[in-house]
Amino acid sequence: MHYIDDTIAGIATPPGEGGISIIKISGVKSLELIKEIFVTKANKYLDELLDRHFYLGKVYDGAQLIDEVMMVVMLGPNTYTGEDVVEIHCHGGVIVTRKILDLVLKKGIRMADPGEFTKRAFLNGKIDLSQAEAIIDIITAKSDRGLNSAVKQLGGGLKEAINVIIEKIEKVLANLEAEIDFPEEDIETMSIDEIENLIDEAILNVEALIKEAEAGRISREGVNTVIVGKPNVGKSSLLNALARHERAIVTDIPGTTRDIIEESIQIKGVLFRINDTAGFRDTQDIVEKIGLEKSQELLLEADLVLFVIDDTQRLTEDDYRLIDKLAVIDKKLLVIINKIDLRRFHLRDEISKLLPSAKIIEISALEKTGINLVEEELVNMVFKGEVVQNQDYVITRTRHKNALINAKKHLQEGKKTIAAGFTGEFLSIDLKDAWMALGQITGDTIEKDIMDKIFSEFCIGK
Ligand SMILES: Nc1nc2c(ncn2[C@@H]2O[C@H](COP(=O)(O)OP(=O)(O)OP(=O)(O)O)[C@@H](O)[C@H]2O)c(=O)[nH]1
Ligand SMILES: [Mg+2]
Repeated sequence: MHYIDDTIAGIATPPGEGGISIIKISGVKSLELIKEIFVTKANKYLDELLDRHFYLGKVYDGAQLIDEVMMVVMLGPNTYTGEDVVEIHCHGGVIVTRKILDLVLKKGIRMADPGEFTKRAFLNGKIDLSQAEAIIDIITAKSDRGLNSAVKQLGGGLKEAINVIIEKIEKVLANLEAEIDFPEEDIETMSIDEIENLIDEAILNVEALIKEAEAGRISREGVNTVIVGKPNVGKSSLLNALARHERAIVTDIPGTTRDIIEESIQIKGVLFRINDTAGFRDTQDIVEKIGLEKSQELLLEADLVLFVIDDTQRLTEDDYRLIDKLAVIDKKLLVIINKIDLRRFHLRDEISKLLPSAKIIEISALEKTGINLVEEELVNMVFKGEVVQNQDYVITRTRHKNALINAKKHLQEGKKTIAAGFTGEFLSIDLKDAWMALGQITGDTIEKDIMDKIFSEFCIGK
């Protein structure tokens, strides 16, 4: 176990009033430093409590009673951090929680940094880095799918997938090293074919993971969706219909929405981050212009675009310009023909000629007809054809994807080295680089500043 000599404390529950608050303490001196602050009904002190038993008792600051609490001592190494952990479950008030934390700090325990409990779990080998990240993702999950992927990752799904690849690389490395160290000894060595096969397998494994990365990112972060269209066609009405509440202002004045309005909506377990934008038109209005510039940026970052047109009007110059734009940006596109309750122009045929690859759905945002079709299509567009519905993904972060891309590059370089007739030390270098890249995911080869950045995403007390 990694020896860390100071002891830390933090409030594990969210700030504010609630049923209980939990103050968590971890470190070698957890018991020793605060033993006199707590006494049970039966007059037992902290260091007399049984491991993993829950006790009712009182917390005192000297002679002054602070609160009646439940207290549990969990001795390491079989704890979250791997160290001795004490939890004080006090009444969930802001003042009482703060007072108990202050008392603990006064006894010489240090305030924990964000994520420091989990960082200790990582340093003590309780979890790898991908599992630590999974814990953040469980806490911050915004959709069922995001939660599923994170829980799977916490179970070690990603770690296992990476370790399978690492083992293949290590097998070749061990062989190469034996050859380099004892060239004249008659040891069982792999043939070049065997080595190449293993590298090929490793490349295939890495590629399979990279392929899932996009769907995994979407599971975790949600689908970045943007609604575009001319003013007054019903973009904000569509957002409201999807959100099932009046999120954006709707009026019959063209140019009602000027800024970006974002709303996160869960559809069939998938999170969509939907952005409603200012209506697209040629304008001199300075505020509207800025709004339009922002929409352009959003459009480029989007995973999916909802293009709304109004069936009560003929297509105009503004529509045509937007259509030209959408035709070139090459994004997943869903065309929504709105206001079919007042249907006049039957624009479907015209649109399908202009945007032949786009899916078209007709709705009335006002009367809420066709909204379920939009929802179904949204989920389909993201997941159909690429991956199986309801699958959980192991690669959910760009950090992981980049490490895999790097690993693949080095493995391919390894193959080139072999093709050029070199093995031995040259091949070793390529494979070690690939090994280092994969270790970034599990944390085995992570640099300290990147590690610190990952843990700083956590809340205090986790
Ligand atoms: N009849 C009918 N009217 C609709 C429908 N959807 C929206 N409207 C009306 O169209 C007008 C404009 O709707 P908004 O949702 O504000 O349109 P927008 O595209 O967000 O407009 P801007 O923000 O100005 O770009 C409002 O008066 C809505 O009530 C529909 O399906 N049928
Ligand atoms: Mg609007």
